[in-house]
Amino acid sequence: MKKIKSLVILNIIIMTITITIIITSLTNITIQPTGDVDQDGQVTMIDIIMTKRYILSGNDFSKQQQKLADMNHDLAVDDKDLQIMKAYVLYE
Ligand SMILES: [Ca+2]
Ligand SMILES: [Ca+2]
Repeated sequence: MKKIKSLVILNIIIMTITITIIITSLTNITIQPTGDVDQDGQVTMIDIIMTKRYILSGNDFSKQQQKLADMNHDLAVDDKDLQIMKAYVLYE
């Protein structure tokens, strides 16, 4: 019985740590959301327009902005990222 009790307690501790890690990483995403290329803290139409311009004309994006615009993390900024960004803004 004692063994089962300590196993349950150990499981609760592990779950608490896991939940804390998940909440911490979610908070980090909220601070710097992917798609926020003008880095104002939220993904808006302005970010979409800036990304569209970048795709069409190769407008100057910093490495950080390229990373933020790469919504599907395939290491390229293209129409697919724009689609994801549009969906994100529409359903946010
Ligand atoms: Ca923004
Ligand atoms: Ca991409």
